[in-house]
Amino acid sequence: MATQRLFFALELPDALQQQLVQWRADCFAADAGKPVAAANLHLTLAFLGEVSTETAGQLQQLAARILQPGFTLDLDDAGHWPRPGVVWLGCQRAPRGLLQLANLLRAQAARHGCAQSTQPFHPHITLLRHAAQAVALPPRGFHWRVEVSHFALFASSFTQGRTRYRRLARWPLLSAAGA
Ligand code: 2AM
Repeated sequence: MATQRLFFALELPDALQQQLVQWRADCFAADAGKPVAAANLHLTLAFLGEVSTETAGQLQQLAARILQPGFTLDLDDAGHWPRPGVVWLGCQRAPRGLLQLANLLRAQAARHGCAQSTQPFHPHITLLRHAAQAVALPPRGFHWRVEVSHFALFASSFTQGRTRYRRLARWPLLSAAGA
């Protein structure tokens, strides 16, 4: 049976991806971890794992029916999780719309047999991987604002030593006036 490794996520504008890569280079030691490529910087809403074509189709149909408001993301927090070796960028206060959207997608995924982590959802953008040693984090004060108007489904593949994410579909969130 054909499967793909899938996840729902928020994309970041190209210009922001470039800014984050520059900031990361300025603020983190070169040996702190393995930098995630600019084009791969994203915020995962729900990880599906290896999914059959049939299940993927069902989850896409459900995603297309979602009527959730867009929201503003304030990226103003960073942290280090030593166990998975992840250095991340996130929000001091996650917007309600983000949590609602992620909870809905995660619940739909779980109902279709995609095991969901029992850990609470902590929205984040992974900046560095393989960061197992202590990492000096930049002092608070950084801040990027993103207006989120869409969410998307991605397929992840690992070829020739590189992780690639390919967007399969994208759906709009409601504008503030329509929310
Ligand atoms: P991470 O960045 O914190 O590793 C694609 O792998 C995306 O799905 C990544 O953003 C990753 O989060 C997320 N993800 C969540 N749970 C995962 C899991 N069990 N295995 C791999 N990726 C997972």
